[in-house]
Amino acid sequence: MTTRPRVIVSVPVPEDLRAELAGRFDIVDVPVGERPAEVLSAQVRADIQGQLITPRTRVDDDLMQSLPRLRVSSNFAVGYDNVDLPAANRRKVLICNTPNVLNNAVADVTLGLMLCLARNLVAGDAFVRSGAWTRGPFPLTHDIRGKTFGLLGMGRIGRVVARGAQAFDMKVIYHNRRLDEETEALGLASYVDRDTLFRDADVLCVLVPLTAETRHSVGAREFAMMKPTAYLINTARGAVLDEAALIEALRSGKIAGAGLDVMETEPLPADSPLCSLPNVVLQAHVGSATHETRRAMMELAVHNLIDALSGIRPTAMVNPELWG
Ligand code: 8YV
Repeated sequence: MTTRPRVIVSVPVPEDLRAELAGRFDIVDVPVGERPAEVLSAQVRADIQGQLITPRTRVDDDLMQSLPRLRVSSNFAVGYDNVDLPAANRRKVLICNTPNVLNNAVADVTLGLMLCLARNLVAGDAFVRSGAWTRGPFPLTHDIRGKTFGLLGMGRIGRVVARGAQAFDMKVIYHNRRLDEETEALGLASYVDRDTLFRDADVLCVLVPLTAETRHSVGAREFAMMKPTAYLINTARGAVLDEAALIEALRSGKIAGAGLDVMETEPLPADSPLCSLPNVVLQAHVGSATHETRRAMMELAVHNLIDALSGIRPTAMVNPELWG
């Protein structure tokens, strides 16, 4: 039985941060996608008190059952739809994540997708590279200034996106489970009911977390309400959209286009229908994928784990009611 707590690490960690972990814990590397019960002995698993993982590791009851002394699971992500939170709460497993440090990076990709769609920038690049420009001008596109930007879900990232949309002289509206006090106080956006959001938005941005309630919550009914000139952007989680209904809406012209940084299946296979639609801009779940932001996220995820196992209140907890 080791004297130092053992922690599972399932994500590449920069050397300096890994040294911080190694200075306190015995590290057990479990590659993402592998289950501890399949790759670790019962003796090793009996000593595991923490883990550092990405959203690709399912933190479900089986996993927690296989790690009987697990006390902290630190997500290298702000989203925690990979976690069975009721099971974690039953088992008193503290869940930590990395909010705030990625707000700007995700908002930048969100607004970047808006510009790509409205000004058709991706097709424009291909137009020039193909030599088509020698045969005539690129087709006119559309202004975004004066248009309506709609946010489904308003939180830390949404407020940064709203500020950005205002900088583009857009009218910003939002729908959320409840009024967002900071948004209202700062005058960043106006609250509207959900149907009004889908009817009025020229750019509809999905920023709700993936939960049992939000899974496939944006589907045929919502797309039918949207303007045929409207764009949909998703930088939250792919499964919030009914992807089959989205593909149909894009093919039939119910909406003008979509910018997707997240999909139901990731990585997206090349034979996905999304890859052959001309009115879709696709990104590889890169919202937070900058050197600076991922470093800040990793620092937060590592320090959440160290602090929690050292009896120090972690910076970011999903179920803080378990602390203490
Ligand atoms: C992840 C994300 O951090 O933070 C989230 O919820 O979806 C991404 O930024 C990334 O996939 C690395 O885990």
